[in-house]
Amino acid sequence: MERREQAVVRVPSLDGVTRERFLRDVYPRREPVVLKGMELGPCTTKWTVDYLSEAAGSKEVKIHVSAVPQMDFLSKNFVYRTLPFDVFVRRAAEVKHEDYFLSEDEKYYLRSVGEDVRKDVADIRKQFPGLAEDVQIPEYFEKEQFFSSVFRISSAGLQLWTHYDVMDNFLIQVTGRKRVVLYSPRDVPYLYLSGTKSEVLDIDNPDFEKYPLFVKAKRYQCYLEAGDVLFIPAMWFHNVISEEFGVALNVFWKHLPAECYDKSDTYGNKDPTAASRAIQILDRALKTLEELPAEYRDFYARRMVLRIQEKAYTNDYG
Ligand SMILES: O=C(O)CCC(=O)C(=O)O
Repeated sequence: MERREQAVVRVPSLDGVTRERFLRDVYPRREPVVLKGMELGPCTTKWTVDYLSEAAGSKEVKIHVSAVPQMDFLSKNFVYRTLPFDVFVRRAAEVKHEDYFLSEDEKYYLRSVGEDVRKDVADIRKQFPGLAEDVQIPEYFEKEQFFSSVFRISSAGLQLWTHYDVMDNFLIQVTGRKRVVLYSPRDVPYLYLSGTKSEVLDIDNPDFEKYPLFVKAKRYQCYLEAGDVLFIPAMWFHNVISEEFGVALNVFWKHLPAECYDKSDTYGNKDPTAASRAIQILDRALKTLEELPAEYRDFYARRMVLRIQEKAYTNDYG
């Protein structure tokens, strides 16, 4: 039988990259890079389960709870629950639980949010001021570009679905080991998107009958160790497995002028307003094509695709 495998690329690692070198040599390439040996402050040694529980106390957090390791956003095989932060951290760090919601080996995931999710962005300095003091965020962008800093705490084995965000991102792995698989924005035709997420959940054993084009997506892969920082440029898809219980903080910042982003976006994943408007106009154009019989609709749809390719694709997108 024909062997079907994606091309695999190792995400490069760079040691001790200064702000100046990052901005000159790394950032303009718009490709993921693992930055090693960054000065992150005392968090990498201090943030044990006991310390985190003590420092953040019983502040309530909303978490994902899943009976299986692979969370499925389509079938919603996980539930949202609220726990005091200290209880959550202890449960996320253990494998079998005495107290649980779904099953004794359920898994936990925190993606921190602002005070009011509809209005406020996640900012560790506001929601977890005691812990924020322990982290030195690499300031490789201007202060005004800062968007959010998001706490991500995960049980061992939990897998977060493939998705993209619209901001540039430093994923700071404070403790624990993690595998990250990334796909380039140019591979979007092969990723079977539903909104900002890929419908291909099992990226290691994909169903090629259901997702035949997925084999064409080039798989960029890296392992993050405690203290590593992964630069994820905006629109790069990423899929994350926490191989161990781990604590991460990710920082989103604006790459485009501030007015390009959707003001109601508190997660950093709403498409820029011009993109949303263009998609709405396209939907109207598709509705208009329905006025034609199938043969004509097909012909004019193909012509429209050609026009989009000719006018809007950049040269190096292949
Ligand atoms: O590390 C994680 O748990 C997920 C990271 C992520 O999705 C992000 O930084 O946007």
